[in-house]
Amino acid sequence: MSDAMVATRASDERGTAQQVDVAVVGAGFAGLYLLHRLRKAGFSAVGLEEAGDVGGTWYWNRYPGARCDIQTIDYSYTFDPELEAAWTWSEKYATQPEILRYLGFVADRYDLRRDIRFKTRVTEARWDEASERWFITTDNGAPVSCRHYIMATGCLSAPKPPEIDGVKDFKGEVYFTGRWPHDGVNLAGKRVAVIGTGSSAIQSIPLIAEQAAHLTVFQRTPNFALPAHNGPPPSDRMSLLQSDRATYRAQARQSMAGVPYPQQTVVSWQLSDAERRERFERAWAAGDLVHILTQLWADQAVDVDGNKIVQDLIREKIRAAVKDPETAAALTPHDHPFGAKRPCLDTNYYATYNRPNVTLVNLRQEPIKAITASGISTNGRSFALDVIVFATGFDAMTGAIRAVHPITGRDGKSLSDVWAQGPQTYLGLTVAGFPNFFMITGPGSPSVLSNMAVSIEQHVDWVVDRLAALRDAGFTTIEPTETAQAGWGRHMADCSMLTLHRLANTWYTGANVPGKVQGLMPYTGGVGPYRSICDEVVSRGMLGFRLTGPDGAAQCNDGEVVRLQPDVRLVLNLLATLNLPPIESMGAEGARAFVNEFNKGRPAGRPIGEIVDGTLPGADGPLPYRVYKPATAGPHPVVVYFHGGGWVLGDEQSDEPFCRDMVRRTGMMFVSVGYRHAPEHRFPTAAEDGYAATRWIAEHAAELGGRPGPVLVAGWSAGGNIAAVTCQLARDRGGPDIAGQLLVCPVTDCSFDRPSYNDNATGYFLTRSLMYWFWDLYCSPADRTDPRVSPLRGKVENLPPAFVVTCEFDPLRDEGVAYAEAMAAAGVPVEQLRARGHFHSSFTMVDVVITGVSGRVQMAGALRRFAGLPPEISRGESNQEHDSPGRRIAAAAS
Ligand code: N01
Repeated sequence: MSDAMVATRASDERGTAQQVDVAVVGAGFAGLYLLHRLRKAGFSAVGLEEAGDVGGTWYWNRYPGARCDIQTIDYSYTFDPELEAAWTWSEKYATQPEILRYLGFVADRYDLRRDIRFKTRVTEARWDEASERWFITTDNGAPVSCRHYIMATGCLSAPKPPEIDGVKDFKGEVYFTGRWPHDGVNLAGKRVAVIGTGSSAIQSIPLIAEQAAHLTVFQRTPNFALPAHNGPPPSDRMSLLQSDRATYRAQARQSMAGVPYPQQTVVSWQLSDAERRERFERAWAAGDLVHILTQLWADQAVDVDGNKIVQDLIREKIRAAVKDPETAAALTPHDHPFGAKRPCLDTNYYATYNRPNVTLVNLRQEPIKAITASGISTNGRSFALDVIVFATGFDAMTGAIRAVHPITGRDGKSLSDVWAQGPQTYLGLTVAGFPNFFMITGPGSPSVLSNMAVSIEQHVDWVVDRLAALRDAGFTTIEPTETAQAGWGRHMADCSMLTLHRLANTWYTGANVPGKVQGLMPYTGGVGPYRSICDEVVSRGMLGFRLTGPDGAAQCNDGEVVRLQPDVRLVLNLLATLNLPPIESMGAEGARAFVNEFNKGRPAGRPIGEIVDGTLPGADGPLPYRVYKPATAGPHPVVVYFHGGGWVLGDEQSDEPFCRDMVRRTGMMFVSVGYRHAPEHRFPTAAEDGYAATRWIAEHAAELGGRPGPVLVAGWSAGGNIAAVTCQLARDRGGPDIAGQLLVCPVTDCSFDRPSYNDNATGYFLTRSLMYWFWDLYCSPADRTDPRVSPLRGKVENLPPAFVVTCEFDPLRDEGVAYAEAMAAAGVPVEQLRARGHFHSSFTMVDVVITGVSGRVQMAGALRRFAGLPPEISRGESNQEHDSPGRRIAAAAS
């Protein structure tokens, strides 16, 4: 189109278009609250809604049994205490009609319908650069010209089309749960098929079975379902809410899932079987998804072993509920961790299969061949039917957004093209190249992994507050930068490693829609952390956004909002709130007492084969050691380990979680050495103790239960320094033979002027000033260039192969890299792991920094290679019971 034509078209549109500040698409939970907030903030707004009334998902999903499955007291607006007081829910899980009534009540109370154009579908949206406005065309009435365009279209509002051949040939009735007729459907006496066993099916199947002459359920993948135990709102939750509503709501906003439950700290293996069963039975009886997904044990959602325990307990329940063992087996999920696919809440779901008029067809064994005029045929049977119900789900998260096509942003780019390889967003709220465009609970936000009511309010508040601030500052456009968006993508990917969602093929990942690009779409870092990130973007001057206004006014504070790994961020934030005095201010004794106390509150680590304490003869007297042995039959290769603590703190037990974890991952024996500490024993005591201990351990490997022959050395921080020094001394003093060295964030040099010392001087637990203190206590300035404390200054030729780990946010990062590079330049085989987003303690905080797992997997692989073992630990070595889908998931997750 020529420029002149564009200009003519634009002016035509301006002439006929409805002019508003903001257009909002959708009149569900999000759209209604947006209209209310926008109006209060003084913006003119129009709501565009395809449906005939308000309600969003609750307008369309009218199938039998449709209810919410977050307790309704939590699944409500909280922005107005008077609204909360004015409405009382009748049930723990309200039905679809009641929720729809509630949304109608809200629309009336705030007089919202007057700004909504119903039965109006948005067909196209186009950014006009010259006027800095969006032009929106609809299938009903005037187009809209608006400064800001907000999609509040919901995450589950574009039903999947039937993907099975022959639907058009079927002579009976066809229904979709997501587009259920308003007048209901009479299923009495009919032969009904339900295709799908997701939440919609699991809610509707028991009620359909009660009406139909016969119900045949076509199941592709079984799901975990839990009894809802519906009834009145439970008194315990009600009294929590009523006793202090403001605190209850505030806690919900800061929680991980948007419902106020405490964070569990006890991990599964710290509990006995009886304790785990007791917790599980309590959760089962509670009939609450958030409870059972978060309250059993801390590792249930992040660790395959912790998760498998829950899976097995639920499988027992399914076997107990379903009489026919074959049907029970078919209904039992084995292909995904519990919670990785959206679990369901049910009322009599499993028991429904005991009814004589219900048949389950396992599509994994007999796939559907076609839908015919009279029913459904599988590759084994034909089912004559009167009604087919598709409960086959949605093109989730992106479907409703992409249904408006095209959404054309800057430079004529369409959102569909920009998202061709999957959704790219900043905060799940905005997209680079699409100024003044927002999504409520879009891909990249916690959305469907949270209580939607809480997430919607947070998004709406954030967006409307930003629009008001923008207006007040005189800016007219807001758009995220590519840097910020790419950074968010990385942070999303980092978060996805925290939970097990990535291990299931689900609508969370797009796997349910043929041809859809796959990747985890919701943000898995949690509601509270996400909220704090959105707030941080604002407090750091709209970090990652470009704002522009008249006369060339512009502001762009570019950057990535989260560069730390998500769990590292949480740990550092938590430490910051503790407001601890600097360790170096405590004195050596005080610091040791503090570290001991700190370590007491930390789980020691998973069980391993055996732990044996002993002493070895050092140069000036006995040195304690602790042996960590694998559970498998030895003898195993021996790793001599040196703990961290700046040559001042710690002991042979203080890195116990790390040692246990590495023993499990390597199948090797670790001997952790209690070398002597400064200031009582200054340089070179720690180095000489380390070397002497290594020599003794190598000579006594067999007595210790290890494999005779070359040993390996490993160490973290100052322990990494001792390990590195030991390798140099062993080379120069005629042994022992060392097959490899693992140096984790090692101290390698006495220089403090490398960039990492300044970049990470404070804020990452190990500070520059703490390092100064360690050096001062251990080593006089005159001695510091001695290779026994600064191995980088020594000869680095002919050393054992090395695996060197450095962390981005560690003062010691650059000296670790320098040592690795110096060794490599000298011909030593060196592998490096430069851990992005990690801090000095990331890899030793085993059960806290989950994102450290992949690094420890690499470390273990390196140690095994150095020892001449295959890099992967075999099943026999790790005591894994049997091959099963669960085990295969475990292998994928580790
Ligand atoms: O959809 P789903 P849903 N041939 O995608 C199967 C929310 N929700 O509408 O797993 C045969 O979960 C598919 O099989 P598979 C809630 O978040 C909430 O039930 O892909 N089968 C699956 O079994 C929920 O998670 C409530 O192998 C096919 C089913 O259809 C989300 O909405 C109530 C198929 C689809 O399950 C979606 O739930 C309802 C095919 N071609 C929904 N295609 C509340 O309680 C798909 N399937 C608040």
